Amino acid sequence: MISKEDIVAFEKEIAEIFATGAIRAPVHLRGGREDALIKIFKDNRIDADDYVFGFWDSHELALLKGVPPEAVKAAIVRGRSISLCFPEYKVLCSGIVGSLMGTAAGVAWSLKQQKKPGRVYLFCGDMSAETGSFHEAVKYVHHFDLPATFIVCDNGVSVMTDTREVWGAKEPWFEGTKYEKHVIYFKYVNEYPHSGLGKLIKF
Ligand SMILES: Cc1ncc(C[n+]2csc(CCOP(=O)(O)OP(=O)(O)O)c2C)c(N)n1
Repeated sequence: MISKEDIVAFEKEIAEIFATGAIRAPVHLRGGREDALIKIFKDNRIDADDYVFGFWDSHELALLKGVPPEAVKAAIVRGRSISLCFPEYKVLCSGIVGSLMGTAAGVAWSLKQQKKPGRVYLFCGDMSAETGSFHEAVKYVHHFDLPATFIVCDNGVSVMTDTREVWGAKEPWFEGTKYEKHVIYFKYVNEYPHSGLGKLIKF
């Protein structure tokens, strides 16, 4: 599995390339959650049979799932950072908030019906976890006992808006509910701005 140091160096290199204007598409860099992500991949033994769903900030997920760094980098430079998809590695991502929860539940349903090995892991942010589609997917997975786990990476904000303030709740909706067992939750502080580098990049 790729090391923390290599993930950090990868994001740094992408930041440097982005700063040159060579990437003509949005890039969402992340730093500060490498240990948590590595632990989740290790603890759950996420491997080739498993599906990883992610969103606009999925560089680390693709690397941890075993996509070669050169392939991830090439996709990012081609402008695919916010929707990295490597079907052959079962890594599927989308730049649309709330878009993949139903797909993830559907893949989990299919794995169960076809008695195939593997499990679905969907990684998202704290605001994404407050969407109706996230709630529906967790509810569906719970009641049909489907092989899916939802990982909520809580950086406290949705772009620059305080997620807890928006919902008037101090904790995520699933905390203390029967659905909690389907969710892995951790907090982190992102070392990068939500998107880009926090300054105008001219192409
Ligand atoms: C349907 C839709 N609306 C708005 C956006 C713009 N957008 C991209 S990321 C994001 C914030 C999501 O917050 P969160 O789920 O907490 O993610 P994180 O902070 O971890 O990036 C928003 C509003 C989008 N990508 N899709």
